[in-house]
Amino acid sequence: MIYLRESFMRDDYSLKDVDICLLGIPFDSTSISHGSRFGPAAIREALKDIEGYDSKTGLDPFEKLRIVDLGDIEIVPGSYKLTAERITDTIEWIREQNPDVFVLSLGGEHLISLPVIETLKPETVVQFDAHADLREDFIGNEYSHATWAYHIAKGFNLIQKGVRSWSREEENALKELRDNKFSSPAYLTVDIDVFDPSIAPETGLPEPSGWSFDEFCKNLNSLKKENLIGADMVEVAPSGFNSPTAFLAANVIKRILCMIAKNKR
Ligand SMILES: [Mn+2]
Repeated sequence: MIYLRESFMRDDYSLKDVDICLLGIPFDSTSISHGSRFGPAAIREALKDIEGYDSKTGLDPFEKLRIVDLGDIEIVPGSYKLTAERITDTIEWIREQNPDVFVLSLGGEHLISLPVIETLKPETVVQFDAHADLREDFIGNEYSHATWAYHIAKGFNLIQKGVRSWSREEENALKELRDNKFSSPAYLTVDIDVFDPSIAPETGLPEPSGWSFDEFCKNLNSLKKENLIGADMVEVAPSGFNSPTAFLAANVIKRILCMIAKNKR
C-alpha cells in the first residue's frame, strides 16, 4: 500500500473524457508591479487544501465533474507574441481532442485572456475586474495587461462588472459598452483585483472598495442560465506559501465549477 496525496485536479484522466480542462499560463511580462507568474502554482496548492463539498449548493463539484489538469503552458518570458502563439496552438489542440470541454485557465497576468478568448470564440465576454483595461496602448505597448479588453471590445460582446478604476481616455470606450446585453455562448474572466484588497491583497494593482466573496457569488449567480464555455482566474501574485489570495482564488474556481456541475444535473 502506498499513501499519495490526491489532488482534486487529476492528471491521469484522458482529455477526451473530461468535462473540465485546467491549464496554467504563468506569463506576467507586461506587469508593472508584483508579478503573477506563480499564480498557477499557488492556486493549485490551495485547490488541494480547500473543502471540496460546497455547503451552500450541497454539491461537490470535484466529485461531480471530471477534471484534468494539463499543467502549465511553457510560456516565452518577455514575448507576448510568441506566448500568444503557444496559447492559441494549445487551446486549438485541446478543442480538437474534446470540442465540448470547458477550458479553465490560471494566470498569469490579464493579457493571457486575449489569445484564450480569441481561440475559444464566445459571443459574450464577462469581465469581473477592478480595472477597465480598455486603453489603446499602455506605455507605448499595444498588447498589455491594461489593453487586452480594448482588443476584446472590438470583436466580442464585452460586459464588465466590478470596474471602479479607469483613465480619462477610457471613458468613451466604457460608454460604448453600457448597452451590451448578454448572449451565449459566454466566457468569464475573473481578475482577483475585483475583490477588496482586504481579502485579496496579493495582486499587482490592488484597488480599494472591492467585492466581498458574497458579492462575487451574487454576480456569478446572474450567469447561471448562460452557456459558459470557458473561464479564467488571473492576476493572483502570491507572496509566499499558504497564500490567502490563492485560497480565495481556489474558492472562486470551486464556485464556478459548482455552477457548471449544477447545470449538468
Ligand atoms: Mn485588474
